[in-house]
Amino acid sequence: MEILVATHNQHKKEEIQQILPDYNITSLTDYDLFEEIIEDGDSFEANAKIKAKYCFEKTGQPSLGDDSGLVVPALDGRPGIYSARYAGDHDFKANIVKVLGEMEDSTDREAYFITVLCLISEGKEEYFEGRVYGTLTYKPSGEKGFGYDPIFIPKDHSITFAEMPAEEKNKISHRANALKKFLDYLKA
Ligand code: ITT
Repeated sequence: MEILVATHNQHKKEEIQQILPDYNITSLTDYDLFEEIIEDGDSFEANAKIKAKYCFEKTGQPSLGDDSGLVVPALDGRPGIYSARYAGDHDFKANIVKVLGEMEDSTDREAYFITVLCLISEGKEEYFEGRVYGTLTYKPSGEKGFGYDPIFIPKDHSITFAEMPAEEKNKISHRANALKKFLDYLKA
């Protein structure tokens, strides 16, 4: 079964494919849909729906929108829904520098990643949420993954997501937790 994921982010697509090996995961890139989707929702749910709805309307395929981000309680929840463009548009380094700068004086380094998935297919609209809790480092470490991975150490671990092999991140990540719920739904 094909599932179209409403993203151009190849890291996301690959992570989802690795977690759902029995499904054929395609992305907007495979459909040559390069129009910018305006993510102007005020929540992860709203943005996930905007992405899924766009894909479903364009292709008629069951479509999954993934909206994710890093939430830092000491920063009143920022970068949150603004994670992708916090300092510069998908400029992972600049975004990290901004978060670490704002956290300079903070000893409360708790944070979590969240993913909200929205599935839209004929007559259906379903949501699945996953989180992973952890702490923020004082400097980036590791080259793997993407986004804020170099500054996030998941709970009960001593290395950042960017230092872990993909398979290890994909066992415990926010995206994995949301996709497990999605899989349970597909199997039910
Ligand atoms: P699409 O909208 O095309 O799916 P995107 O990268 O813009 O791709 P989001 O709107 O969900 O995705 O933005 C999420 C941002 O949050 C992303 O750019 C990263 O900076 C960060 N992020 C999301 N998941 C992450 C992960 O697993 N590890 C590290 N950072 C992540």
